[in-house]
Amino acid sequence: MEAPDREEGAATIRRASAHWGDYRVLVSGDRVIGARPAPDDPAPAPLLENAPEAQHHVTRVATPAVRRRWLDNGPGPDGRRGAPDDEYQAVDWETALDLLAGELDRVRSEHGNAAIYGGSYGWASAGRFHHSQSQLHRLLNTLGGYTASRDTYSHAAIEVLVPHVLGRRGLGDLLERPPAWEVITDHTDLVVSFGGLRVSNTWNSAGGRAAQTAEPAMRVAADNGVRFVSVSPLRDDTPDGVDAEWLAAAPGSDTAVLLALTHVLLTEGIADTAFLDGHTVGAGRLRRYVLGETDGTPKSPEWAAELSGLPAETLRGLARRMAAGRTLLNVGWSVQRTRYGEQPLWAGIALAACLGQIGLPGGGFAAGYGSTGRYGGGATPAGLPRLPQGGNPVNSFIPVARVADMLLAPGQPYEYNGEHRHYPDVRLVAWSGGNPFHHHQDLARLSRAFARPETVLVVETHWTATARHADIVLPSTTALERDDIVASQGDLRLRAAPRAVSPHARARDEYDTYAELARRLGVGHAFTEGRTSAEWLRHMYEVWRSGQRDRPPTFAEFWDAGAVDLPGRTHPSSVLADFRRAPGSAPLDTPSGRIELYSETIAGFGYPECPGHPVWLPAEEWPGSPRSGAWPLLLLANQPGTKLHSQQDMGAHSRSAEIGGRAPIRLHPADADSRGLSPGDIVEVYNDRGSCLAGVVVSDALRPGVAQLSTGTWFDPSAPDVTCAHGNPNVLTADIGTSRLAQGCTGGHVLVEVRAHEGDPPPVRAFEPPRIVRR
Ligand SMILES: Nc1nc2c(c(=O)[nH]1)N[C@H]1C(S)=C(S)[C@@H](COP(=O)(O)OP(=O)(O)OC[C@H]3O[C@@H](n4cnc5c(=O)[nH]c(N)nc54)[C@H](O)[C@@H]3O)O[C@H]1N2
Ligand SMILES: Nc1nc2c(c(=O)[nH]1)N[C@H]1C(S)=C(S)[C@@H](COP(=O)(O)OP(=O)(O)OC[C@H]3O[C@@H](n4cnc5c(=O)[nH]c(N)nc54)[C@H](O)[C@@H]3O)O[C@H]1N2
Ligand SMILES: [Mo]
Repeated sequence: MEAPDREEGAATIRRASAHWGDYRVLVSGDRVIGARPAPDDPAPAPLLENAPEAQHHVTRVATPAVRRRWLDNGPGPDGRRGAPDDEYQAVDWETALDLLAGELDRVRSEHGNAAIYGGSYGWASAGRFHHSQSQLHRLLNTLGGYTASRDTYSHAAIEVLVPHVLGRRGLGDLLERPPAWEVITDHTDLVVSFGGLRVSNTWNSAGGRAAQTAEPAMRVAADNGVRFVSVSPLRDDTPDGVDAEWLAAAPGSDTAVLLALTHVLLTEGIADTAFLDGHTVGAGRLRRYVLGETDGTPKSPEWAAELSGLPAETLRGLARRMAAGRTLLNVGWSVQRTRYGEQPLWAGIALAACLGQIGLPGGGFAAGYGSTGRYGGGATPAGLPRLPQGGNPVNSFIPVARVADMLLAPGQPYEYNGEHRHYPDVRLVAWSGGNPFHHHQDLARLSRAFARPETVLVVETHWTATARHADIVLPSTTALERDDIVASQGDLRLRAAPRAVSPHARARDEYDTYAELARRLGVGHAFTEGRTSAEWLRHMYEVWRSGQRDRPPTFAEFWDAGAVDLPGRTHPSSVLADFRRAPGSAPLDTPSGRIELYSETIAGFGYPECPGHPVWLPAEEWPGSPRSGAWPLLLLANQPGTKLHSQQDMGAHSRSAEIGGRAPIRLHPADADSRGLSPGDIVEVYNDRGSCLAGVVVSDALRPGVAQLSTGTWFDPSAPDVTCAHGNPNVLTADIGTSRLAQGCTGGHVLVEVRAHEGDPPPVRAFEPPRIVRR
């Protein structure tokens, strides 16, 4: 069931799909020899250039492999997991699956299913069927359940806070139905975005998009008179074409800025009191806090100027402009991926409530433009084909970013969203399609945590640092090696993504691997329901099709055509439009039925770091904090522009940005000068948690005192004197939650110092596979 391909010289051009969109690969003799944009994509992502190198790289996992020490000693804690010189034994599939089935069975019968951690956070493939996490969760559910993870690294503070403030319906609107760019173009005067509108981030959407429409849509909006203000430490966080006004606020000062803008509205009598009266609760309490009546500190523009570095008059002028026309206030996800990340969100909702435009076309509050390509791209309420994951009979979970705490402190108490909880006692970690040794904070600590379980299973396409912490490594096919169906929420089209090349070496589809494991454990049919993966694709499509009002074409027609338009697309005009119109008959599902600017529920949790209304709290990793004496630079560990997370870091496009084989770190000229650093220098970036090497880029696109070292660089612990020789910023970040409310990831900011690296830098060995012995 291959869609027609085109020949070009010796190569065949085949369709490919990823989170970074649809593209084409050039295939010659089962090798990917090139990649190029899809012909109808208005603004394709250059990330696609990484594919050819990554597809056939030496770090591809070629065969099942088992850690030598685990084979010799049996399951058990092992402090040498992840050691760069650790050795693996190549085994055949039968041996690997027998070993693993036996171990899964041992752990669940000796310790119960909650002793299996299967959260398996990660972005792996975009396919609706071969999505690694879904496949693994389906397997583990079939085997009796597992300890799961809740919420995301992306936006846990949104997921946990917003249901208290805007209700679950508000959360749904915010994440799935923000205003379409067309509506913004027609109705909005001013878009004020905290956290910028970073074009490279819009290249990725969970599930990919049929075309990259976000940047072109922003330009159309700007051409039609929409003005953009970007509050961000980086000037180049907005597209060139929109001519955004840059307010270079200090990172982490957003709550102060938002409270000050609210102060202006309240003190100048331009807040929408009718909206506050009719649609919110707690405005009085918030007002007393903002005016300084409760703590003696008015949250005035002068006060916020000290903290943010933005002139008080600029803030006053901005507040007046926001009140004078239709304004969309966007708080990007980065702003909440920091300590106390709940606060800027809540302060943003409060400011938008004072502006009174929530629910008006193109106005009000949003959280995520510039963080993903989906926002503004429309909505598809009728859903997408999906693989049922089954139910998890085990009621055990952790907030996703607390994984190291869980492994290091089984049985210990912790707080989450008002619940007093205890960490489960995990004996087996199963991860497929994620790279915690790229994504988690304080990687040296994570390495100590990974020493604790008795067995670590990793299913991977590549020998990542996570795979190198595993006892059993199973090779997965890549998305280019299998048929799938691809689309994201709000996408234009559902696409067929046919296999472009044969599986690498002995790699297998996860579905086939898990079907075999399930069979060995006596639940083969429950896992497969008697279907092959080809039959599942057809089945998932047909189930989806039968739920659509205007019947889309049959599966065969769809697969032949290569795509179908997603039915029932909408262009939402605003978050919570119905609630605005009729707060009485369409109340929010909050305790009060209204927007909670003060939440009795949250106040009742008794968390000083997340009290009953938004407050300003200076973080530990913040320019004015006690830590900043020793570590004076605020490092932004934002998303990499040259890849998706750590995927395909060995690809040509990703490597073209490296400096001396290391991740590029951007420094302001003043900060480079004061340290005697020049472009191209190899530096050590360090604090008390660790250090990494990076190559210097000097740029005045940064606010002074701010450095930028994006995530995604493959962790390389092979050098004796630095934690990472390659430049992964997560050797520096703090492994602490946003607050006890959301317990979200705080990897966005960390205080560091930078100095020239003395002598010859150690080699980068991240892209060498481990030593594998064959019998
Ligand atoms: N400091 C800091 N840290 C952060 C962030 C930050 O802003 N700052 N951001 C956080 C966020 S928002 C996120 S979402 C995370 C992302 O973190 P991850 O999602 O863990 O990162 P990826 O590199 O996308 O990991 C996907 C892995 O899946 C593998 N893979 C690809 N295809 C397949 C497949 O078909 N099968 C299998 N089995 N494997 C496959 C890839 O090789 C890769 O190792 O990082 C978080 N970490
Ligand atoms: N190319 C590419 N695109 C991606 C990803 C990727 O890995 N690569 N990852 C995807 C994923 S999983 C996610 S969750 C999203 C994340 O989307 P975001 O969270 O929006 O992305 P970031 O790049 O972390 O941050 C965006 C910008 O916010 C600014 N910023 C940082 N801290 C602050 C602050 O305190 N205040 C203000 N006002 N601004 C600040 C930084 O300058 C940064 O460039 O991106 C998605 N898109
Ligand atoms: Mo994310």
